[in-house]
Amino acid sequence: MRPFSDERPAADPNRRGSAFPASHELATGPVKSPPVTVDGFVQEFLSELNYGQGVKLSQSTINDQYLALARTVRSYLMAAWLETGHRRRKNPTKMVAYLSAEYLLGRQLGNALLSTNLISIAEQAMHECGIDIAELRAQEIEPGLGNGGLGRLAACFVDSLATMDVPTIGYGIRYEYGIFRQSFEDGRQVEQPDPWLRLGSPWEFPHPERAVTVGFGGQTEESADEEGRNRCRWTPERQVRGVPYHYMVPGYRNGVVNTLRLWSAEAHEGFDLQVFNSGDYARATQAQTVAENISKVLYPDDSTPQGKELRLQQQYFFVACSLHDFIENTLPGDFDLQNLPKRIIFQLNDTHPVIAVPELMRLLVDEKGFDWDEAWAITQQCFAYTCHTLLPEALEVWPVELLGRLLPRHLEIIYRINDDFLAQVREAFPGDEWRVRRMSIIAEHPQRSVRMAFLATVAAVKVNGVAALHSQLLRDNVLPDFAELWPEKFTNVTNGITPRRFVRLANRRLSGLVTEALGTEEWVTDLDLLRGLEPLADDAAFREQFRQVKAANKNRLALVLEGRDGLVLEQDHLIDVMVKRLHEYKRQSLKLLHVVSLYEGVRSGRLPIERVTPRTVLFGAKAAPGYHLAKETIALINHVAAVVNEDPIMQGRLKVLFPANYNVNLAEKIIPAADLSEQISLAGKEASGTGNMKFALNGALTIGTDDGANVEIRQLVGDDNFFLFGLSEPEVEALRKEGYVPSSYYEQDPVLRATLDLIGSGHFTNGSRHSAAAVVDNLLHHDPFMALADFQAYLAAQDRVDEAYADQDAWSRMAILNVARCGFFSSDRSMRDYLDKIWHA
Ligand code: 26V
Repeated sequence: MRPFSDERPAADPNRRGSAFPASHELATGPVKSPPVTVDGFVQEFLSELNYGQGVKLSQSTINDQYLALARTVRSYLMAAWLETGHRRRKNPTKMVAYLSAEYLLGRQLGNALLSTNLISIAEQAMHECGIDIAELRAQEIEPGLGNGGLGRLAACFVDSLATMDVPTIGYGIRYEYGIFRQSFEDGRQVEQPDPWLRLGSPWEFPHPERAVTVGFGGQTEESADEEGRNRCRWTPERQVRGVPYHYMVPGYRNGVVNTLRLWSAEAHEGFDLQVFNSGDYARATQAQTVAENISKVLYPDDSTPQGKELRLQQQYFFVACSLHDFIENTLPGDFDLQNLPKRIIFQLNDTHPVIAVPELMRLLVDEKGFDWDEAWAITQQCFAYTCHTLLPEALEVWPVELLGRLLPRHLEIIYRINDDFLAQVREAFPGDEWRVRRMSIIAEHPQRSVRMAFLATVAAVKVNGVAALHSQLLRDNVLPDFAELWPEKFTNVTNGITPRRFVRLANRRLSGLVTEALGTEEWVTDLDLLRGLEPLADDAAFREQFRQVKAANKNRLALVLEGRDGLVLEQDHLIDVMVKRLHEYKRQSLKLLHVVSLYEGVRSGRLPIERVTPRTVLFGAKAAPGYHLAKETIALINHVAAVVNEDPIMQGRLKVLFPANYNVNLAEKIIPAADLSEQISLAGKEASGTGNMKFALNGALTIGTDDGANVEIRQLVGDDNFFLFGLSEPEVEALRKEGYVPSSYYEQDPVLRATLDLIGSGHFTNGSRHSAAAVVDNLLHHDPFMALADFQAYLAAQDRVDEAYADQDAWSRMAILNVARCGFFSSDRSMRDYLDKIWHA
C-alpha cells in the first residue's frame, strides 16, 4: 500500500528558506510602516482582536484589548526586524554580543509605540473604540528580569545600540519568575513570586526548533586523535535543552530592530511515560522539573554572591546556549573560527557570564580541534569585562569542588589558563611568589575557589569600571596587581541611561517643553543638545513653565500612589526621593536619621515647626530576602512613617511614603515628580549609580556624596547646582585606618544622640525597643559604611536644600541647569565610548 503523504519523515524543522520566488520574500498588502491613518489602525486592531484573540470588541476583556493593541503595534516593528536581520546577514560586520544574566526591561508597549511613532494614532484609535489606552498600558506586567542597576543598565544599553544601528545581540535568561513582588505586612517586607508570564507575553517569539543542548556533570577523558595529539572528551552526565525566545529591541524611529535572545530551560527528553503510567507521577516528571528549574527564577540576592549551585547552572546554561548559537547559527556555515575576533566581541556584564571564557576554549580545542595556544589567542580577543562593584565581598567566587562537579572540563581548562598566566606573572616579576599567590585565579582560602573577576581580567581585551572614580578605584584597590601587569587593559566607561524611556516616555511634559524650547526633537537621540536650554534658566517665563511641568508630574504621581497603594501625596511638598535597592552601603538609614531628627527636633522644641520645609520623603526599595539588616531597615522606615505621618505636632509638614514593590514602571512615575534626589552612599562604595542620572535629567537636584557618577554629575552641573556633603573616598580610607568609632559621634552630637535615642526608645515600634535595635545597634557599634560620620554634614546639606527651595525661582534655575548639563549621561554616549575604547565594531 502506498503510504499516506503525511507518513513521510518530517523535514528538519530547522531547514531554512525554499525555492519560492523572490517576489514572495516579504508580504505586501497593508504596508506595515507608519504613517497610517487612525481608521486604518482601528481596522488592524479589530482584526487582531477578532482573528488573533478570537473575540468581538463587545465581548473582549481588557487583556484581550491589550494583547490586540500590542500585536497591532508590534506588527509595525516586524518588517524592520526582518529587514535588519537581512541587512546584517548580507553585509556581515563585527557584532557586539552583550552577555548579561539580567535585563530589567520595563514595560514594552509604550516603548514600541514611541519607537514606531504611533503614540498619538494609537491613542485616537483606542478612543474611537471607546477604550482608554492608559488602562491597556496598565495591563502590561513588566518583565522584571533583573535586580536593579546592573539589569536596567543592560536594557538601556541595548536600546542605545539599536538606536545607533550597531549590530548587536543581547543574550540572557528568560526567567519564568522575575524579581519578587514586594508587599508589606506590619511594615515588614514579604516576598511573592512574580508570575509575569501568567497572561502570556505578546513581546516574545519562541523558537523551539532552534533549541540548543547543554551538558552538566559527568567525566572527562583524554585520548589521542588521528594525528596522535592529546584530545579531551567531556561526557556530561545529563543534558538540558535551551529554547531561545526572541524579543524585539527597536531603535528610535530608525527602522532598526535588534534581537534580544533569552534562553529558557527545558528537559532534554520528555518525561518517563512508563513510570508515569505506573502511577509514580512525581518520579516520572522529576528530570523535567530539574531541567526547568534552571530558568525558573531570578536570584534576588545581590546581598551576597553565595555559591549556589543553581546559580552556576543558570550562568553556564545561558552562556553555553549563547556561544553555541552565535558560532553555529549566526556565523555562516563555512566560517573560519580563526577570524572569530573580527566578527564578535562578547561583553561580559559583570562576572555572571565569565564561564563563557572556558566554554569558548572548550569549543575551540575539544570540538573544533584548535591547538591550545591558537585557541587562547582567539579567546583573548573575544571578551571584554565590565566590573560593577567595589565591594570585595561582592566579587563572585566558585568553590572548586562545586565547579568541578558541575563542569569538570571547564575546571581543567581554568587550571590550565591559570598555569599559563602565573608563568607569565613569574616571568614579569621573578621571585615574587607572594604576588603569584595574590594574582592566582584559584584562591586557596577560606576554601579553594575560582575568582571569576580574575579569570575575566586575564581573558579580556579590556576591563572597565562604570564611572571615573570607580574605574580608578578598580585599578588602585580591587585589581592593582593586574593593572600593574597590564595598565593598558584598564579603562573607564561612565554609565548612561536611555533618554527614550527615562525622559521622552516617562516625562512627556518635560519632553514637550524641551522640544518647544529647542525647536527640535533631535535631543532624543542627541542628548548634548540639551545644552541649548542653558540660557533659558535665566528666563522667568521658561522657569514658570518648568515648574508647571513638575507640578503636573507630582499630580500624576499622586494619582498613581493613591490608586496603587492608597497613599496620599502632598503635592505642594518638596518631594525628596530615595529609590534604589536596599543596601547598607547606600545608607537608607542615614536618610531615615534625617527624617527622625526633624521629627525629634519639633517634639523637643529645638526646631520650630514653621522652620520645617513641608516635605515628603519617598522611599522605594527591595531588600534581598536573606539580608536581615536590610529587611529590618525597611520595617523601621515603615514604622517611622506610621508615627510621623499621623502625629499632629508635625502639622502635616513632614510625610514619609514607602510604596511597596518599586520597579521600573513606578520609577517612570516617581522620577519626573521628584524635587530632590538622594544619592548618599559612603564615598567609594557605589560603583556608579544610574538613578542619579535619571533624576538630574528630569530636573531634580541631587544631594549626594562624592561617589560613583555623582562626581561627574557635580563636575558637569557645577558646585552651585549640587548639594555635596560628606567624607571623600580618601577621607573614608583615612578614617578606617585610624579606626572608625561610631559611638564617638553619638557622644559628641546632641542632635544625633536625641535622634538615635528616640528610635531606640521604641517610640516608633509600639514601645518595643527590640524592633529598632538591630538597626540602631548596627549604626552605633558596627556599620562599616559610617553613616554616623556623615550625619552632621548631611543635616547641614539638608539645611542648604531648605534654604534653596525657599527661593523657588532660584531652585528652578538650578534644576534647569541640571537638565541642560547632563546630556553626557545618555547611554548613547556610553555606547559610543564602548565602541571607541573597547569594541572597535
Ligand atoms: C552588590 C552588593 C552590595 C552588598 C554586598 C554584596 C553585593 C553583591 C552584589 C552587588 C551587586 C553588584 C552588581 C551591581 O548591581 N552593581 C551596580 O551596577 C550598576 C550599573 O553599573 C551601578 O550603577 C551600581 O552603582 C552598582 O551597584
